[in-house]
Amino acid sequence: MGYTLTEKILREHLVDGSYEPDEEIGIKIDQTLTQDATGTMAYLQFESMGLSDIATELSVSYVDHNTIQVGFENADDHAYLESIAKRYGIYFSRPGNGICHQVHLERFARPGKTLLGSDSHTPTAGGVGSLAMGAGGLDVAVAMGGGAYYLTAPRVIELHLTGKLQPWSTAKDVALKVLQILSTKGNVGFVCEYTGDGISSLTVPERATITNMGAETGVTTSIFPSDLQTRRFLAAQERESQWKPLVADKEALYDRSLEIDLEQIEPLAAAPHSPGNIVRAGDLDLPVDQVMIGSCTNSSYVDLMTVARMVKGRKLPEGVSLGIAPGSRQVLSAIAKNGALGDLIEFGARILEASCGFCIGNSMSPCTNSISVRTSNRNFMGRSGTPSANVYLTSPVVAAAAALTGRLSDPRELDMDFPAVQMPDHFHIDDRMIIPPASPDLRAGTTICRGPNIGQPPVNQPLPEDITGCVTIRVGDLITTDHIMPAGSRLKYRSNVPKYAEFVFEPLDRDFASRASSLRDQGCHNLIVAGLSYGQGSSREHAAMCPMYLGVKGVIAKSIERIHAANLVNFGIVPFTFEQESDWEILPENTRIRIPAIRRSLERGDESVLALVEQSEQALALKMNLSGRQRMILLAGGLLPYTVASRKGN
Ligand code: MIC
Ligand code: SF4
Repeated sequence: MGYTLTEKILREHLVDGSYEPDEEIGIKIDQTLTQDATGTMAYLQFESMGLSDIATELSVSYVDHNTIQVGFENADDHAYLESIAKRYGIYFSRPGNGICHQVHLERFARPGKTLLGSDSHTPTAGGVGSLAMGAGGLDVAVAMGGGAYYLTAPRVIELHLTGKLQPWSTAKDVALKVLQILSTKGNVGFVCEYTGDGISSLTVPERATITNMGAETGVTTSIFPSDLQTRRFLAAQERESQWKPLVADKEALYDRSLEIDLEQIEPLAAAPHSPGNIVRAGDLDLPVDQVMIGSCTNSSYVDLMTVARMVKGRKLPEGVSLGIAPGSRQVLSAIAKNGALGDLIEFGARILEASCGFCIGNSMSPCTNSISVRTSNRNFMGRSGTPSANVYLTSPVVAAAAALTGRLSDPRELDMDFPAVQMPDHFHIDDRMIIPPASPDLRAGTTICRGPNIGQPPVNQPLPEDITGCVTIRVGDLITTDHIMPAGSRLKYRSNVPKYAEFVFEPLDRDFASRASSLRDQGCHNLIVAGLSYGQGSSREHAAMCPMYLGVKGVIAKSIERIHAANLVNFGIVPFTFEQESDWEILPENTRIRIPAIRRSLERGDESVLALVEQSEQALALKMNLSGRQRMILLAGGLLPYTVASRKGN
């Protein structure tokens, strides 16, 4: 029997547990990445562990999310992150250098390495054959300190690609096709592994578009083998010596195999308000108000060059606004040097900084009731910053066609030839905006910059004997972390938990935070009741940390997504799932609930507990799918108190 590529890399990095599907394993992490919106908390937590150094092969701190800098908060965060990087020997990618995933792919990602990032699109690096996963900042902090990263040994889905993409169909359409097949739910605990003859024609940036958006299916990660395309990309980045071939064994057994014929892929779009809501672009014919090109999914050199060729010499129609955010400074300076930037500007594009920007809703929000076509990866309601906007996710060519005609439709209807742009054999390398680790002497003498926006990570109390509380909110299916902890204009409070906590569930229920904090102050435990796939989307641990701060002790859901479930445990909130999904009905808001002897149940390893509903005196069975380690973390009140206590015990 042979191994899948996923299993090979995981087995090579195994430091705890035995490799059995669905069992918890601990692996060694070679590389970490953080971005500023999750990074400040990750490093504050790292600091509170009292370690003197990082223990990874390489850790990089990127500033790409909050680069708007209205007020002092973002700049305070940047200064803090820069000083932390200097103090602990971490690479620092300065604001303006680009989006973490794009820059990591260009400059650091390596075949066969494990990468843990405090951002859900970390699997982008799967494009070069790195086993790259998103996690909460605290997990990344622990990994930076040399601790194992724990995950469920995954089941592997083979995506066997055949044929070749036809003109006007792109890697983004493959990513959307995968979403159409797998949907955005029910994939927790799986990894997508790409195989087949079809992959040889896909360049690394194209593969990275596919692994990036695999995040939307909820899988742990997605990965391509490392082959001659990988070598070509690494050589073009002057990193050929870091190449090594890596493929699954011929006899590898997959849990599920799906075949995709690239020849048959058509231009697609994800319609509002879910990345899984896939339609054919040709079935749409809609007037467009805004087109936004960029994000970590589609902002590579080839993406932007293709758009530039399409719009060169033409004029943006009235009533349409076009924004372009290059993925990195490498991409931006390449298109500046070869003149394509001028073509985009002449067409009428508004050129934005090489950062996340519009994708996270902190700028370029479209107008009321508008249609916005975006090349990013998430179109959750309100994420653009405009609750009534209808966001369609497409490839850069579909987006450019929309910018040319003012209508969202099939780009094959345009009266032009497909501008086939090749990936260059050599990218211009200039790492001056990446500050390398300082010498040990300089490190020791570094003072950490703590402006007034830098708070302290909140510390939780150990779990109480019983949970005695109330359903403070009940929500339905597919609740994303953008619903729980909005980003956009609220992002600047990421380093200030008491302030950020005021906005928990803001898009769904503006009073939640005040209700929860007053119940907490009366000694009542808050509980969240939810439907399927609770906590989809981002890795932001604030979606657990801020509810913890408001006194939430448990989430009872039909199902919970991987990263969010791990974040709940990390912050001492018990993730329960209904034994009977229909019990969701009998737990409306304000229901008083008791979960007696929860501590004892966790200590004993019980796999289910009874929740007693006060008003009706009903008893509901709740499941707890937790490893022994997770139970101990919950008892301690979270990963931070657990880690500090285990260290003291040693
Ligand atoms: C996102 O795309 O939602 C983000 C913003 O990059 C998040 C991280 C965050 O909330 O800071 C993610 O994907 O994890
Ligand atoms: Fe940034 Fe958007 Fe990518 Fe998140 S999805 S990392 S906000 S570009």
